[in-house]
Amino acid sequence: MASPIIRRALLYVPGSSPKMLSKSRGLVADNVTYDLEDSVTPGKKAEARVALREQLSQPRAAGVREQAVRINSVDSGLALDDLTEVLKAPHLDAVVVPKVNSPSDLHFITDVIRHTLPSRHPSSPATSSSATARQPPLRILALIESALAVTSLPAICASSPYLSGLIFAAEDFALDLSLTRTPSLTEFLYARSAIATAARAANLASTIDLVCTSYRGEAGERALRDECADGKRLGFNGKQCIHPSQVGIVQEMFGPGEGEVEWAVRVVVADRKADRAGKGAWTLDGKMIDKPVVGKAKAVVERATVCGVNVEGVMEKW
Ligand code: 1VU
Repeated sequence: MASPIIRRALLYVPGSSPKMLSKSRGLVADNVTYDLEDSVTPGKKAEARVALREQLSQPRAAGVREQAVRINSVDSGLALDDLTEVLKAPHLDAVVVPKVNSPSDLHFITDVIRHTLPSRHPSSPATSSSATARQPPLRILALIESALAVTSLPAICASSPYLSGLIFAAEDFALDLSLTRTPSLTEFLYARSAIATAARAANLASTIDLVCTSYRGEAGERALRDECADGKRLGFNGKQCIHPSQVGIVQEMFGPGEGEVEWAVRVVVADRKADRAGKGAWTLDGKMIDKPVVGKAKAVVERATVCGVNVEGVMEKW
């Protein structure tokens, strides 16, 4: 069985910066998203498309789990040119689609991908006769940036078989609703909660939270850690990053912590004994454990394993 997709940190790398493109090859990050949208000026788009096609002719760097391209929005009229170039690259794993307002945005992207790369459709049969390994299905991540998008979430989630996650874009959402972003982020509570819930209901792998725009110094790190904790509480399982210094902190905050893994392992081990004794509900550290708690513990163990934690080592202790 394929391992679950983990996207704790999604780092944007401007497609028009040769220096940052080169730097990205040495980074450790669950997802590196090469940008063709807001970080690339109109005059540089064509050059950036070609640079990204070259960048993605190389396999993923050892520390990167997924490499994606953020194309321009369907509304911009540039998405087809972006896709035409980047879908030629052999090592593209995912397409990030900004400003998805309705299912029709994803229908357009889905049709282009399906016609250009039929073998990378999620339901395409494995080609057993081929000597080369079949490429995995291409994935789509949709950026939710407007009131219209938030009120259309179930339809958006059901609009493409390639859809693998939702991402919240706070700055454009604030612009749409004439909101001012504050450190508490309470102005985004409804939208963030709706996104995390809709993604879960549609069984999407990822819900990726807003960018923390401060990234320098101790204050930047504190703000980032606070935002990660807040996003995790709402049900997000990853966060967008704009600077390499944010990635390690985000991956630590969204990975299961040492204490959480230890608790989960203890629950899983104790559950085996309880099961043999015919007990569905039992107690650990003075708290009741039953089926949903065991389910949560198993999910933590699975995520920890995919994140590279030595779960067997922890298990041996118990
Ligand atoms: O050590 P070196 O000098 O070789 O490298 C610098 C710098 O080039 C590199 N670096 C990056 N590399 C890859 N990806 C990045 N995103 C990135 N950012 C920096 O790291 C070394 C240290 O950099 P620095 O501290 O000197 O930072 P700079 O002043 O060079 O750059 C700061 C900004 C914020 C401009 C830069 O990090 C950046 O352009 N980030 C991405 C911005 C972006 O993509 N914005 C759009 C997506 S956010 C969004 O749309 C929200 C939904």
